[in-house]
Amino acid sequence: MSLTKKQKKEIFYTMLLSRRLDERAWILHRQGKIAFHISGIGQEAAQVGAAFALRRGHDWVTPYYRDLALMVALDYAPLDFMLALMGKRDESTSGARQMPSHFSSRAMNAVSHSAPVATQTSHASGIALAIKMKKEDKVVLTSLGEGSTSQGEWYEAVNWAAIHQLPVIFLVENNMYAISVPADQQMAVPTAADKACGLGLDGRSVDGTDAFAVYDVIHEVAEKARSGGGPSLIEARMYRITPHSSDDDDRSYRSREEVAEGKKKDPIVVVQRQVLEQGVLTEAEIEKMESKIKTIIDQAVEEATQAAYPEALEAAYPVYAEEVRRD
Ligand SMILES: Cc1ncc(C[n+]2csc(CCOP(=O)(O)OP(=O)(O)O)c2C)c(N)n1
Ligand SMILES: [Mg+2]
Repeated sequence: MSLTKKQKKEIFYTMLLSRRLDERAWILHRQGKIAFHISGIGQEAAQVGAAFALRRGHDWVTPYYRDLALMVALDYAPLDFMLALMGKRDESTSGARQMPSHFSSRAMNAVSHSAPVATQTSHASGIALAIKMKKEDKVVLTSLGEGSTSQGEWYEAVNWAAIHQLPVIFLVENNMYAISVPADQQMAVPTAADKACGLGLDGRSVDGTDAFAVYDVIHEVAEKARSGGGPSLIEARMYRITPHSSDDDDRSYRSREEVAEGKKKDPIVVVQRQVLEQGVLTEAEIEKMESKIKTIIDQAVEEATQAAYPEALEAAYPVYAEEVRRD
């Protein structure tokens, strides 16, 4: 199913909103206003392309910490992100007890991941098994970095999904690094998709800076999974433009020339060029989007700054209870 102009516009808008939110998080960190940020800059095209290929709110996602753009595509609000970054009480995922960027939402069928990388992939296979047993027409999309495909837990999750033909998509966001370790030190095969043949599932590699290409492939494998065709492993290739996190200095392990080269494939630039060339948006419309986004983010920062912190006692409250006593 090909994308309409309206959908392409929405995809670009979502990518841009996520990028500007992410950039603001870096600024807030450098201003000493938040403690930590882990960035999705450079990965927006893959995430938004994938999210748009799902039936959002119907299908399930078990994302990872770089998936801000994926979550924004599922309707994660700028204010919620800012509340989470600032550790404010009304932060939507856990009342500020989970780290920021450990996204979750009941309404979005998004399940929070744990700190050990790749654990969300076995959660995904478990959810997919439940879907199969209940004969529902849902799929699960789980995402992880290429470094995380070295984890035993990931092999178990993929193996299980392949054996039982579960409706799950493993989206590997290959940004070429696991903190300081380059991808060729994580795997002896050229792409993470090559790992699929040893596990018995469909494996493909796609340009992760091209949101529309990612949409096409995820849409195809999602429909296949929905109709009983089993799991798929999709590698989206991109470059991690920022350091690993706000606490990392990447100058110690990669050259500035390499980063400058990587930035040439910035997905915002790639998709902006596409939407302009295809007549989906004009320069003036993009400028209007930018100013709308700036207003939204300024308001979210202001509101989150004014919002209350949790009481110390609230650390002992249950995280996922429907109602908590605040007295
Ligand atoms: C089991 C485990 N080992 C190590 C870590 C520390 N750690 C956090 S993120 C990360 C890098 C993961 O790299 P990758 O999977 O490529 O994802 P990326 O951060 O590049 O998106 C590591 C090693 C961890 N969280 N869990
Ligand atoms: Mg990586």
